[in-house]
Amino acid sequence: MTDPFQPAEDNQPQAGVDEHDPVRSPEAIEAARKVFAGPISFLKSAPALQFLPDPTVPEVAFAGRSNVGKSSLINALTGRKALARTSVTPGRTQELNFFDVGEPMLFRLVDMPGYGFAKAPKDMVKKWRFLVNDFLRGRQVLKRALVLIDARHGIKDVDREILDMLDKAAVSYRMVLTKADKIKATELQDVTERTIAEARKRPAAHPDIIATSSEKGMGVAELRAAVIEAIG
Ligand SMILES: Nc1nc2c(ncn2[C@@H]2O[C@H](COP(=O)(O)OP(=O)(O)O)[C@@H](O)[C@H]2O)c(=O)[nH]1
Ligand SMILES: [Mg+2]
Repeated sequence: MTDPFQPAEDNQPQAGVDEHDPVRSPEAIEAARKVFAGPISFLKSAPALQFLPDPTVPEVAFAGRSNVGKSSLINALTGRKALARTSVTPGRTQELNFFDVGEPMLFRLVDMPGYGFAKAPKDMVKKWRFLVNDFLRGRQVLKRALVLIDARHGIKDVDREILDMLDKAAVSYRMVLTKADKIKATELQDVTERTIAEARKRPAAHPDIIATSSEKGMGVAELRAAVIEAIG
């Protein structure tokens, strides 16, 4: 007799999900979950290029405007509550933060300094631009950047500055919507389509995007798979 609490379809892929999509297949998601469940530790903060760690393993960087939810998403991704400090003082961190993943180390996550906060002194903006540009242009082991975009606002001109920098430096990147729980499903659909349309026009952008919510856990498993896919 079949168990009434076990629907026959329970091993079927979610509707609309492409089983062969490298970030959405059950196998990729499970493999990525295992990696992120293993050891992850903060390595160092680099306020300038001379403090970067030796480029010995592949890196995936996270970028986004201040307050976009970058620290929250890194914490959700790694299942650690305070790995990347979620800050209420926007713009305080103007450093590249490095996290070692795996033991032995498989790759590094790089938390890039946020941008676009109001009242930023001009010399700070200038410093940000030089640090980020030099890092993007010179970092051989940087496999991909994940550019976080607030789902409530979509791509803003401040985001376009870093998208342009990535396109010019030919660093492949993927846009990731954050705080998806804050808008209605129809609005999320709309901002997703608009973001994909812009991604298609950008030479170094991945044509697919991932919508996430650190609060609800939405898209976090797929984002883990996207990190693994990028370093693979
Ligand atoms: N509702 C909701 N709030 C979020 C989410 N992610 C971050 N936040 C909130 O947004 C604010 C900024 O988050 P934080 O991770 O510090 O942003 P960062 O400056 O980009 O590192 C904090 O108050 C978070 O609690 C999310 O997925 N959903
Ligand atoms: Mg932060």
